[in-house]
Amino acid sequence: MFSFFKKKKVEKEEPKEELVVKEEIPKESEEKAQESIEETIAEKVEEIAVQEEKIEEVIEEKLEEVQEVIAPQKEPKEEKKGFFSRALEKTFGTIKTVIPTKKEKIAFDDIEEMLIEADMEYEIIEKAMDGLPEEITRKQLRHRLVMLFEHAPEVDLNNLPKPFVRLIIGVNGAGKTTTIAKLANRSKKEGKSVILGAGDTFRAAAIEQLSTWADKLDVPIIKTKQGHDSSAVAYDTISSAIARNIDNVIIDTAGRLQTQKNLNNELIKIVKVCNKAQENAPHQKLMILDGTQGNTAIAQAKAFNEMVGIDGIIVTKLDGTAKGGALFSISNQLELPIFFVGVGEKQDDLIEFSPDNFVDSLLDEIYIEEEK
Ligand SMILES: Nc1nc2c(ncn2[C@@H]2O[C@H](COP(=O)(O)OP(=O)(O)OP(=O)(O)O)[C@@H](O)[C@H]2O)c(=O)[nH]1
Ligand SMILES: [Mg+2]
Repeated sequence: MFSFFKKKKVEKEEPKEELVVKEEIPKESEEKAQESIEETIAEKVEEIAVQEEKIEEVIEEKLEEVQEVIAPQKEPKEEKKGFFSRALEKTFGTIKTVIPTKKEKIAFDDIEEMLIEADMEYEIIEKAMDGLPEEITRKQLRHRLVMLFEHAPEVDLNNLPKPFVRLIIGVNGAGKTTTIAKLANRSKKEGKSVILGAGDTFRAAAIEQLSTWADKLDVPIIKTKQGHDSSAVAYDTISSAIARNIDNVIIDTAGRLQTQKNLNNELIKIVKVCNKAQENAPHQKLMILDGTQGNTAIAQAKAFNEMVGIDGIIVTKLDGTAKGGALFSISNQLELPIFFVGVGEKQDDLIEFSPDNFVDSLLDEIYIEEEK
């Protein structure tokens, strides 16, 4: 105990000695020492600042990396919002040349010009915009544009017959065969069984093309040799679906112009024969329209509609055209629903068409507010 107290006492005396030594330093050298300390501090502060900057850079880099990783997970949400953005990229590009910045209200003339540029028929633009004010809000325009699709009959897709038979019709190269593959792919994803009928017996390559898709999608196909009767293929495909309890039948047909009498008589025959294989088949005669043709496709569709009665439209190649506005005219003029739009050459490049989503995607490009 004693030695402990003794030690303490000695330690306490030490600062006193130090103070004495300090007092002995000449004033000049003290100032120098002070200066060098200050310099060292300044250097250190600078070093720290440089390092802080570097750290910030690294953090920024890392943040960017993390955002890149997170971005794809966010996609479904964005995809839903800009539902048609990808499909209408070119159309939107054209719209932006007329209305380059988003606004809350847009001048009547600008909207009119935008719709003309997007290939909406003038007659329909006039009808849609009749009575709108000089400055148009999103809400006002939305209402008018959505209305253009309202002539199309509602289709009840519940309680579908089994098999549900779709006949695919259209001019040469419209995208019929590719769309059949996309529809078959969709059926499979919905958990429905599907069978394809290679009803385009006009060209050997057409039978091969559909067979290749059937292999790729792993779905059955009924086919015959080139030049054989296409209505027989349609009959066999439906009979096979009935025998095998298959949900969906999709039948391809040769591309034809509305003016080719023989081919058109063949089409009428296919429809009749489908009805013999199964009552009320084909349940949907779907017209495939090439979106790059814009409004010119309407005349074709009208002629086919008179010939066999069309139940709905699929517009293809929207990805490759600035004429997306033609969808308004197509549906309105034909008074038919657009079921799907094609947005590429792959099996997944098919979007279910919704007038609301379509109009909203378009309005998102030109209006600031998301007013509904
Ligand atoms: N970019 C793009 N290309 C498409 C789309 N749909 C079809 N195509 C392409 O258009 C071309 C013609 O498509 P097909 O499916 O063979 O057309 P089709 O109507 O069956 O042609 P025919 O049998 O000759 O009358 C092919 O090169 C397809 O890949 C689409 O939505 N977007
Ligand atoms: Mg084809």
